[in-house]
Amino acid sequence: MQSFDLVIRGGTVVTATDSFTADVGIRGETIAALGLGLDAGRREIDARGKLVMPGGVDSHAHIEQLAASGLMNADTFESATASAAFGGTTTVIPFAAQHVGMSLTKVVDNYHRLAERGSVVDYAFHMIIADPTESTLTKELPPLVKAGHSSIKIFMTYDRLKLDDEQVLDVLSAARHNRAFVMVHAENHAMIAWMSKRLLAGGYSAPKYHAISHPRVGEAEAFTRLISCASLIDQPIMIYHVSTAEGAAVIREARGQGKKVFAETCPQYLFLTKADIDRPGLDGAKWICSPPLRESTDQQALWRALAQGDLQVISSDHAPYAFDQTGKLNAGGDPTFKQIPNGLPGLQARLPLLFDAMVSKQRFDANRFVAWTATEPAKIYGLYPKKGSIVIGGDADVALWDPSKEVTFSDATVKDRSNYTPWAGRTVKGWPVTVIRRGGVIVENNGLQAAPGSGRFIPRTAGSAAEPLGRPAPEFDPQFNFNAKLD
Ligand code: DUC
Ligand code: ZN
Ligand code: ZN
Repeated sequence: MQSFDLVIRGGTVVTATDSFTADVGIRGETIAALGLGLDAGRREIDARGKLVMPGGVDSHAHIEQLAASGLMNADTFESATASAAFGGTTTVIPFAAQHVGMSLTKVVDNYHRLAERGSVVDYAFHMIIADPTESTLTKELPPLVKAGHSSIKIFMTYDRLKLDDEQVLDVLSAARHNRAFVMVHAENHAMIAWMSKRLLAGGYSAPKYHAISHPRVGEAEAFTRLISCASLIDQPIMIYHVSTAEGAAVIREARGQGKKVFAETCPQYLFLTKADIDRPGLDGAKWICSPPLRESTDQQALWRALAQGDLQVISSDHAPYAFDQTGKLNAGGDPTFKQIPNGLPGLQARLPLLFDAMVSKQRFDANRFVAWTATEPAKIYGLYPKKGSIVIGGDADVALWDPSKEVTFSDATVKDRSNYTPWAGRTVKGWPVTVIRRGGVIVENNGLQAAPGSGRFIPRTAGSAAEPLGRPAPEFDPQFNFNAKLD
């Protein structure tokens, strides 16, 4: 009997805690053995000199997503997930995005259909709730969470997506009742609107002024308000795309008080600054994202916050818009910064950028790289141990990294459909040369070997991250609230 279907032999296996030389024996879709001198496999991959890492888990990506404006982003599930696979990522969690007036159930069904048709990596969905009506929260949400959609994203800004504080409380409370996790885009909407008006009235409409229109203080303020709302409900939260030192400090303080606040940042906030958007003409549009790119001192603060455990995840926030009339320039040839869609492509570049900065440049060990890009997101979002580590019984999702391979990003080699990369000209050392999904090689010799639709939906129940502390605010405590029974 053939012992293994595939043996990855002689590489350095890296998990979030350990690095060791071992063969990885794969049977079917799962990891069956780790050891030295494993029996021969039906297929063998020589991994000597390579790092054998879990396939990345990208827990924040906008794929084939319709904006509230009606604009579709540049990717299909096929193109986005192919780009993810080329960058060493084997699981993505994109969004099923409700807009006002839409049935959440129909929205989720629709995104399922798109992913079933196109995805080449495994996937789950976060549900964006933009219309938290009674019917959405009490009728549609419970069966959707039970069906494996255990996370909800909400926005505190964007004209047609934002929830007011009362609606935020409604969603947090519904999440608590259904044991779902909540992620939030937290910026102060009024500050952005007010600053934008002032800038435009003064004639400051070039792309770079987008960075000025999202005040730094608006991030810390929204984080503080959100954390207060979450404390009232006793609902754990994830704060998305932290961009400022002040924002990271708010999170540190809340965690220091024992609050269940999780947080992520993204490569663009670690490697780019607002100088990158300061380009002639409309070129800066390529770097418009929200929150905007900040300062180098923020980069240092974000790395520190990661090292201290205040931030746990580095996701891409992949939000691709081509630099043409289908995307960034859809409002015509002379748009103001307000008319340019927000977002950068990032599924492909996320891991190589981070590997280069952390592992090749020896800033952090490879274990931290694995933790922040695969294991922690898998744990927080309820995918672990099936996804996010190299563990016996887990899915055989593996990326073989050549630590000496150098690659220079260029618009010509972009695998998604943005038609540009914000990283053009940047050279990274370290590249995922072979990528394996559930035991099958999907990227090898610079080629994709997975059929569209071969990625699989992974239903999730919320993990311990979503468990309330059991420390309700006094107003919910009958001993404090004159015996009012509130839940
Ligand atoms: N900002 C978002 O809120 N989402 C997508 C990308 C972006 O820049
Ligand atoms: Zn966001
Ligand atoms: Zn996003």
